[in-house]
Amino acid sequence: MANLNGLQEAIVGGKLETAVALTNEAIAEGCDPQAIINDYMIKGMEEIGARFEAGQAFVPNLLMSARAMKGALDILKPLMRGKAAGSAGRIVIGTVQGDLHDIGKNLVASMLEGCGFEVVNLGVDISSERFVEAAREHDAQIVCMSALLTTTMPRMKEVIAAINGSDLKGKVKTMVGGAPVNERFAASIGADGYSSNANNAVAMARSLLGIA
Ligand code: B1M
Repeated sequence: MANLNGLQEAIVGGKLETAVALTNEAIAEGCDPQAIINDYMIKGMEEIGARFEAGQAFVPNLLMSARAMKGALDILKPLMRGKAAGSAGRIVIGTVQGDLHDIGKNLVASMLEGCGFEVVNLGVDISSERFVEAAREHDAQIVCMSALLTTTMPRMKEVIAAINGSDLKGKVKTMVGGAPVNERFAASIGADGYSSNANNAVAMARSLLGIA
């Protein structure tokens, strides 16, 4: 039987090889990739985050856990396929300036791609200017922003202001997400959409573009 609790522990403990081996075993046994991610791997990241907050883990532990998480995600991402019907639309996504967290943002990007969107993933620490340039260059319909730090959340408002102060005003929708972000914050900064997770990001993107 797939040892998914062991996988969660391997993420918490930052054990890359074990995480990869247990992920491969789970897939071979027919476990649902989405359930593996949501019910075990993300819980592992939450656990190491809680330990960090309590002073029981440190930045190197976060880095090791992130490495194990990424190794397991690399196996699962190609298997995350939703209902794709041609190109659903073009999306530019990035983590806002000053923020280096990219695991959740990459998960959202993979899910969108898996569901038929063309996704331009800008990476981390992305300035307002880069978001605007990239949206223009790629003729994007949606700009998605991720922030994991309370100190970088305000950068999202700046990106939206930059879009609205450019020729893209009214042409590009904006979507925000990330652990400290919520619907109320999203509304307060004038974002067109908010999503708390990768699955809902797809539903929100479809809704913003009027796709059933
Ligand atoms: Co950081 N870190 N970190 N960290 N780190 C948090 C966020 C923290 C909550 C930990 C804690 O104290 N409990 C805390 C923030 C506190 C706060 O702001 N209030 C924190 C801190 C303090 C820091 C540093 C300042 C630590 C330091 O140096 N002293 C530093 C900052 C660096 C920087 O960014 N400038 C830092 C550094 C790091 C690492 C580099 C070591 C590493 C990141 C590695 C990487 O990403 N490549 C790291 C990690 C791993 C974490 C935790 C433990 C895990 C984050 C994660 O990957 N979660 C995190 C604790 C936590 O979140 N519980 C923590 C799993 C991921 C799948 O979830 O990213 O939430 P998440 O994404 C979800 C949703 O949020 C949503 O969908 C995803 C999938 O469901 N979503 C979107 C995300 N983006 C979206 C975009 C959308 C829609 C949905 O667009 C529309």
